[in-house]
Amino acid sequence: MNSSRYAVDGERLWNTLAALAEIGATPAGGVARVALTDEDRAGRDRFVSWVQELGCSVHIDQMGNLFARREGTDPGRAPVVIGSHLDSQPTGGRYDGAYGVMVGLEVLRVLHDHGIGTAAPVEVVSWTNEEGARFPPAMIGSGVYAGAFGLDEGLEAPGVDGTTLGAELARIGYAGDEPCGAPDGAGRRPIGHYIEPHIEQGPILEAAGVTLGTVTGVQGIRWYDVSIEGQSAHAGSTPMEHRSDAMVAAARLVCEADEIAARRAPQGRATVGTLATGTGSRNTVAGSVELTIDLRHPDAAELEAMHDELLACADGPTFGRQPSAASSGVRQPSRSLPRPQISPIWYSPPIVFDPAVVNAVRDGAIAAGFEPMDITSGAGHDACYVSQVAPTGMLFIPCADGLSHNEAESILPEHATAGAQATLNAVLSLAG
Ligand code: HGY
Ligand code: MN
Ligand code: MN
Repeated sequence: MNSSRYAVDGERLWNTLAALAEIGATPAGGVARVALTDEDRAGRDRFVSWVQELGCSVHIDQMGNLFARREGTDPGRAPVVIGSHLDSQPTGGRYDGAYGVMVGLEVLRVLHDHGIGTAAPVEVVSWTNEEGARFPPAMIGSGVYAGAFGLDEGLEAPGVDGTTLGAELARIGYAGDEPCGAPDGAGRRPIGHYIEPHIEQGPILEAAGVTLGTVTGVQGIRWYDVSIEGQSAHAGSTPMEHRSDAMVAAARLVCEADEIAARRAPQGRATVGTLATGTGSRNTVAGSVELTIDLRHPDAAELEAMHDELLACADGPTFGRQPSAASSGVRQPSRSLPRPQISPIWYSPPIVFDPAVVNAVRDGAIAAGFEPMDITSGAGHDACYVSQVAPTGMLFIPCADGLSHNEAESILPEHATAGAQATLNAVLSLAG
């Protein structure tokens, strides 16, 4: 039972999530609001119209990070900020990112409905390009805000579609003029405390039958771009031992990356999410292949070891050598495979969140009538970068089968309400 003085309106939150999910809705029930597309603009516009109904001021910084602000009674206090992201994966779910921003909106609505005066201002932020699917790396909007990337680096980030982040930001009308993230902090909007409500995107809470997760930290992430240059050749007339087959080399690397993670079960993770060949013909030996690798582990040293093993496998003398005849039982022609060129493009270290915010989230969940469970996030979030410049925490709710980055992503209304109530409670305690 919620013991706090104010209650969120779960039905209003659920209807708002449904209304937002209409923007970029896909036939399979998910959303496609890829960063800085027209659908992302429409989602941003919808959010702006909702917060303006509440009298909030709207602030857009040079990376397009979008802040809605409700003034506090003590103008000298830095705001308590609730946030996440409105952009989605190309075949995304309705709740990844959207849930956190809509919980922030619900908190603003409760404060507005009851005329609650908080000492600290309360803000809700939607960060630009959290997903990194169109403009790698991920979380670049909060990354520039936190000083992890320079502003020019962020604005010049090349899209997978040949655009640049800055050009698309201007095209959709969200190239703000507020300074974003001067490394010395001078040009950064202040954040007193940051809370990011989010779906877990994994199976742990649901399997434990727990409604709310107090997120204590985030695992480390490493991203790589890989290119493999072999030689295209005729599929019929080229003997196997005469080939330099980029696709076989790619297949070998994919299996090796999978092995590197499997050796560190259950925490090690490896994903090859994209693979493309330059030749693209069923009867031509692949001359070139481009692929990406995503490695994760909560322990920095283990993630470093995974990194070393990945680079070593491609450089090692045995890359591409066929299993010995003894093991396969068949005489293998002597063959060599083209060596992958592996380029590390991004590293997000393991994160430990601020104890004061973690405790406020935990206490907010308890005041909402739940027994929260501590959990480490498997997915990266904007909170990773924000935690480098402001006291930060996260709150998780379960999602069905732990499924996310999938159009079938789903949550229960009662879980959505529970997360919003816990967030409201935490915000009221932090904002005074
Ligand atoms: O990749 C991630 O972990 C995040 O969902 N962008
Ligand atoms: Mn997310
Ligand atoms: Mn995501």
